[in-house]
Amino acid sequence: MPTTALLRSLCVRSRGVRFLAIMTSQTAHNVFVYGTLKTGEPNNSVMKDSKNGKAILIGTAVTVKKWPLVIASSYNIPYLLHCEGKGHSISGELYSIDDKMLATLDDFESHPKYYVRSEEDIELLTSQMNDEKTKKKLKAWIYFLKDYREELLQRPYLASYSSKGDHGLEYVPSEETSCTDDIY
Ligand code: PCA
Repeated sequence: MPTTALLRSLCVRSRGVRFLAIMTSQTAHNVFVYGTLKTGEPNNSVMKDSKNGKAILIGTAVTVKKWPLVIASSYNIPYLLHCEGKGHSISGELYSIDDKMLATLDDFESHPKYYVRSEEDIELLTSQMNDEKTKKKLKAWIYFLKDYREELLQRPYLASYSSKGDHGLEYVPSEETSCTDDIY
């Protein structure tokens, strides 16, 4: 969903007019991240690297619907399974990103071959924008696993992911996307 107005007000406040000119020249997209892309998690550097495009953290958010969030594969990858109503409302972060970052994330998550990006309702909990007019309920892109083995639904469901959480299944970074081979 385009959020150019949202970006505009944020950019003026946080980065100045020059940055605003760059950002508003293209479409902005909302993306909700729940796994390794979150702040403090192993792949957050992808969001932060300006070579990948631009990403502005809007705030913390939760999914409106319940979804099963599990950890699986020998690389301990977090997966949000596209099975509406099972599991929990999921905690994550909302970012406003540009076209280039969206293309980067699609490539990183191997959308649509592996994760599939789907637009869903999310609720913003805390906003960096400190703006009364910021909408609390929004649509945002989320990367789901849609084509998964039924056994994945037998795993414990998380409400909030952290690689170093109590589950003891710390994420194993991989060099290449071959990390996904063993879950189908
Ligand atoms: N990265 C994406 C999907 C799962 C993952 O580890 C995310 O953080 O939302």
